[in-house]
Amino acid sequence: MLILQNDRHREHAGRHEMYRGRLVECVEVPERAELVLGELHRRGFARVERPAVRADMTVVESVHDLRYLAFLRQAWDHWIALDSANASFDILPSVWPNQGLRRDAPTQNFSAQVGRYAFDAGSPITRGTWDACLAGAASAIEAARRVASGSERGALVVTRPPGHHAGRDFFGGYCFLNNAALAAQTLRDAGHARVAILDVDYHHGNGTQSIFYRRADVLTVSIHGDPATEYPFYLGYADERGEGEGEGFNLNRPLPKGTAFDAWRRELDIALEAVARFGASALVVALGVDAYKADPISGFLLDSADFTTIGSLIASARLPTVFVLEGGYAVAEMGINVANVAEGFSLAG
Ligand code: SP5
Ligand code: ZN
Repeated sequence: MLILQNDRHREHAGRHEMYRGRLVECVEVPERAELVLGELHRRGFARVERPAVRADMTVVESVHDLRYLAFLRQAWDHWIALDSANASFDILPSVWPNQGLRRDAPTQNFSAQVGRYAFDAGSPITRGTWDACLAGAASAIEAARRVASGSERGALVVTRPPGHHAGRDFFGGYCFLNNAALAAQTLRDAGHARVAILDVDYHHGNGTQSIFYRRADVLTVSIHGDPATEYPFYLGYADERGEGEGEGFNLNRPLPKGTAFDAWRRELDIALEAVARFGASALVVALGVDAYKADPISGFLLDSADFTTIGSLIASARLPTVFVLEGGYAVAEMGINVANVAEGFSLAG
């Protein structure tokens, strides 16, 4: 299996997120990707590459909104222009166009822009956020190209920040550019008529769902903590099935907090059946490992060994597959959990 890494991920290092009225240290930290790469190396996954090319902006601009991209690219410069002392602080929103306010209001005020594009106060933008995200996008696109050409059966993109909460024109949940969506769109552009995205992160992939909600060519399936009690709360329910042409092409499998692997695994069977019935010729896996029992912000009870089983069950779909790293905050164990998925997938080959 090919491993692609995002060399510039370290440039995104948020300091604080808003939590229960306080600024607390970010859980989405650079060590996450380093520990995954370290563990893959120890296990003998020798083919680790760094994409030499910059992200193909045609793909990025087909998934994301142009003004949103311009905002992200310029955010730090605008932040510093407000006050050079801002360099010591991350960008977080403090006002949002909710409830009867105009998302399209004709204001260029910086705070107003941040609130327009953010859906939570937990996803700081830092000096290097844009460069890190763009390098992640390049890795996801390159992985999809290698898999689409048939030169690889599977690829794993070790990247951060994650992507599945990011939509066409919004960020949140530590996500800014939707790497899984970029991989899926690349597979579509390379000639795969039907692409499925399977999201196994603990949190519902609201951004991915919203990007493809009206499309019949990309099936989105997510297994996650029930949004009635779990982040992101406002999307991810079982009755969301797609809209217009996309109706029937979104599947949500919410599970209660406290779910262990026997029940989780039954949902994976259901998800993989949906992928097969859809007739996907390629698969993207939004690979969060925060379903792990010791994850500090999540509530499922999966063991490390269960991730090996997940990898082999996904391999049993017999599809060209791109895995994209999403969440997972039990930092010490996440390398093991991601490497277990990779090993389960590779050995089942
Ligand atoms: C990609 C992904 O897994 N995003 C998850 C975003 C969840 N954000 C809200 C979690 C709130 C808890 N954060 C505060 C930690 C204090 N110890
Ligand atoms: Zn998550």
